Parts: sequence; structure tokens; C-alpha cells
Amino acid sequence: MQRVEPPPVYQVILLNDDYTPMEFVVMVLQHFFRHDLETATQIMLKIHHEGRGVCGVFTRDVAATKVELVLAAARRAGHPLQCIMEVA
Ligand code: TYC
Repeated sequence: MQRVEPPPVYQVILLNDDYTPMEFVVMVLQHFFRHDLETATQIMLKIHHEGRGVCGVFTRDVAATKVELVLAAARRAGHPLQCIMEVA
């Protein structure tokens, strides 16, 4: 019987910077990644202190769409927030 590999999964990661407001990052984590306020705040603070943090884990297409939506929202709001994806 042929074995089917599970699809590779990707982490969507936010990077810290000195300019994006903390509230904006919390809003992004709530709105695009469906975290509650407390979890979003914890993830934001982790990124702020450690330089980067995982927002969620998705299949490739979903991860790529999340990155695009986050970057579009950040640019629209005039913030330099960076969002990337990596193989989990
Ligand atoms: N370091 C930013 C500040 O002090 C907050 C921040 C957190 C920015 C997480 C980006 O991914 C980020 N306003």
C-alpha cells in the first residue's frame, strides 16, 4: 500500500522592530491569527523581548496568504512590521 506524505507545514513568524506599536501587533495576532487578547499580548511581548515569535502553523498557501495580509495591513497603517514564513 502506498504511503501518502502529510503536507509540509509552515510557521508564520513576526519580527520585532522599534516602531510598530504594541497595540497594532496585538490586533494583528487577534484578527489574522484568531488569538484571544491574553494570548496575543503574550506572543507580542515575547517578540518584543526575543526578536521574533510564531503566530501560527499552516499549510503553505494559507501561510503565504497570512503573510500577505499582515504585510498589507502594516503598510496601509504605515508600520514597518515584518512577517515571514518558515518550514516548521
Ligand atoms: N518593539 C515594538 C515597540 O516597542 C513592539 C513590537 C512587538 C513590534 C512585536 C513588532 O513584531 C513586533 N513598540
